[in-house]
Amino acid sequence: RNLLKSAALAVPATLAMPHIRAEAKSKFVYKYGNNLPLSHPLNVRAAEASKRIKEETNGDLDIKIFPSNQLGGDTDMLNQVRFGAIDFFTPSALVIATLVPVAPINAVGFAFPDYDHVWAAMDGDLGGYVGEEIEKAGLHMMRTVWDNGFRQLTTSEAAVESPEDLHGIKIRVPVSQLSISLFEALGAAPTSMQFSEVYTSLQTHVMDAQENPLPIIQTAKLYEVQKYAMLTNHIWDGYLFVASGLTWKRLPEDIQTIAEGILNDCGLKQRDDISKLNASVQADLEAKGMTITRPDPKPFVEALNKTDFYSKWQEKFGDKAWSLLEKYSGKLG
Ligand code: X2X
Repeated sequence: RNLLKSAALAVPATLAMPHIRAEAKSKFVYKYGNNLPLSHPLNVRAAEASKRIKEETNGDLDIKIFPSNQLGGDTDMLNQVRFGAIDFFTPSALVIATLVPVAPINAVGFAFPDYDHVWAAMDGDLGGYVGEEIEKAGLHMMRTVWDNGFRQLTTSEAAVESPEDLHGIKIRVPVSQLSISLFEALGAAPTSMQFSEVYTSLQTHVMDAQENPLPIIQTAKLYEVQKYAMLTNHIWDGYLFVASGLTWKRLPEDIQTIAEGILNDCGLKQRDDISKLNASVQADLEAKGMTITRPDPKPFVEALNKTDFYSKWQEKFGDKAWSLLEKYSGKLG
């Protein structure tokens, strides 16, 4: 009853303060959904982009951000952006694979040794090829790929030093065949799950382990439910900034140009933020109680090489995509 009463009494701010002019209505109010907490650099830079886009389009394009899976998990948002129910989404390349099979080519296990190789590939013809395939699927991809990071393994019970230690471990991976295939090849017991369910599944020990870049382990507070972090760098993962082809087409060309330019610029800054965060995040996670180790990647790659992991994915992605990948990664498998 009290709630009803106070709602009835609430006076809209613009009426209560008639001297404040009601904001001009934007011609295009667009929704952007993502799966990360507000404090992650993806959301910090997206907020900056939204503000700049609104200013530079004189208020015509207003991008409202819905962080933390407010609009549903990754699979839900992927469906929504296909049909124009949301206008922007930043899926990991891993997750957009159900729609664009070649998209996660960057996430082949142990392909990239460092960021120089990653950005050369993504800003070069590998990223260009993925962008074309995404357009064919009816989405528009901003050319600058945002950074998720090198994925690291975390566990609750014991550190993983070798592939043998992974055997039988119940590990959550994203909704991605490539991730499942990688961890099966390494002898673990992977399960696909949307990110929105990860914290609880670890907290309740439905899962023993997960894998994500350290900035996510920090901002999504996974350190509260995981004890060990192993710097395995097994996958480099990026966020593709995609727009719904249907609603993107409705924007006048000058607005498209402004929006894409600003999103790409903020994407470059976001990469920088992650790079700076990478320098401090380990100490922070250790201070929060995590034990961080650096297993030798060699035995993991050797274990993969004993399976058909690389040849299978070469066949799935196709020779064109695979040769674009190997141009940057060197020969795999
Ligand atoms: O779901 C994950 O693990 C995350 C947050 O890294 C992705 O978006 C793939």
